[in-house]
Amino acid sequence: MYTLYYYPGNASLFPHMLLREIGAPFELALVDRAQGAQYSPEYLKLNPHGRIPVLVDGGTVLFETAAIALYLCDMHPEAGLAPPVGTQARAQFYKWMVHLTNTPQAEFRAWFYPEQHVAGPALAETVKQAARVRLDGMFDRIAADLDGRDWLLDSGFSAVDLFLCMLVRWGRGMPRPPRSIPALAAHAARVLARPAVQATFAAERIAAPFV
Ligand SMILES: N[C@@H](CCC(=O)N[C@@H](CS)C(=O)NCC(=O)O)C(=O)O
Repeated sequence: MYTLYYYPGNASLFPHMLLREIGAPFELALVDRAQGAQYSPEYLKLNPHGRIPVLVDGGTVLFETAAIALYLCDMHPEAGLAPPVGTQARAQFYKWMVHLTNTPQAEFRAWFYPEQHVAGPALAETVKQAARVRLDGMFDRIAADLDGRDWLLDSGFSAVDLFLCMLVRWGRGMPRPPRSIPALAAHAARVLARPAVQATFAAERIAAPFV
């Protein structure tokens, strides 16, 4: 039985969707950010960085969203959420998993936590605006790549589509939300139509609009 440490709508949303797509038994453990629980001594034993999510599988304790996703895909190859190892499609899958985690996902920290990226609070707003410009460009390029295809991989739906949908959701409060790009809106609609994704949003009590 897996335990996913989560907070509604946080990076845990991606592995949560994945667990429901797989259909594996799991339980959710709320890390109450409203109370700063990500910095509690108990949680810091699981993730010394104080960030959400963490996945516990028996003696295996994992932090880093993309690592958790790769682990879940590997543990459940029958779910078909990652192309088989050793294929060209798998190479593209790695590319997207790494790109999404170390480029837009990382950039969102500057958008959501600008004060952590600058020595004094006066410059926080400029950090946020620079992050916005970079994120706009990232989403433009992802949309250009997606154009004409249903999913990020030619081989079909995979875990990286869930990841992209979460990132599109995170941008919903931006001046030019990613959903305003037609290819990303259409992709998000396809992901959001999936029963496992709808069940995830319902379980986290996330209401529409989803992106
Ligand atoms: N690279 C990490 C980043 C995780 C992350 O930034 N999580 C955010 C929530 S989406 C968090 O824990 N924020 C609370 C904080 O930084 O205090 C991962 O992918 O797991």
